Amino acid sequence: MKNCLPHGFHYLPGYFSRQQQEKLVELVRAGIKKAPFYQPIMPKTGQPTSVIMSNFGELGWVSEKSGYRYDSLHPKTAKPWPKMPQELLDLWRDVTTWPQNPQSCLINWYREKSRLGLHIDASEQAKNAPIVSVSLGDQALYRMGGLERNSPTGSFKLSSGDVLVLADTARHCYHGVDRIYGGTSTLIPKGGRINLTLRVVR
Ligand code: MD3
Ligand code: FE
Repeated sequence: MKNCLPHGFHYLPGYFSRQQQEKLVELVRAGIKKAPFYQPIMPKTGQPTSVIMSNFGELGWVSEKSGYRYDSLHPKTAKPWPKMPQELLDLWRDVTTWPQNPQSCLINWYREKSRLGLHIDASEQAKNAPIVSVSLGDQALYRMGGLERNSPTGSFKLSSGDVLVLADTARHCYHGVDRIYGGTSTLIPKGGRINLTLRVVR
């Protein structure tokens, strides 16, 4: 089967060294002390997601029974999100040419049984700004599709320290996480995979 990646899809394997990855996990640990992981609810089904989430930055992506939104406050503590770490702003400047900084870093924590169904990211007003993703911890089987739900898809593994840049067409394509390979990394003491997703919201 022909399997072209969309225009604007950039894969940077091993972007972060082990030492840099450890620093990022430390920043996440500090962040979740102030803004604990919570279990989002999917609005359509009312079911909790298998991925737990928190955010850095002035705006956080939240999902509750009432719908998805960007919010300056944590849905459980009603406090502002921890500020965006400089390390992530440095990453953004290194891998994009977008003039604005990201206002949001979604922190997704996957355990071995966690999945993320095929979807497009459409909650942002800044529809053409790139999205940057950082993988930490266990490997994941990542699925990339096209502009339509029924477009052909291809899968590949993401490993700790890998970075993805989704610009142009890729920004608007379906994607998801089919499985986590438990025990493939020693980075996160409790195990699993942490994904950081940097976004310009508006
Ligand atoms: C491709 N997260 O939070 S990150 C999400 O690994 C999300 O946690 C996945 O999809 C994760 O919305 C994938 C990589 C990613 C992020 C956004 C994309 C890939 C994308 C937007 C368009 C196309
Ligand atoms: Fe997404």
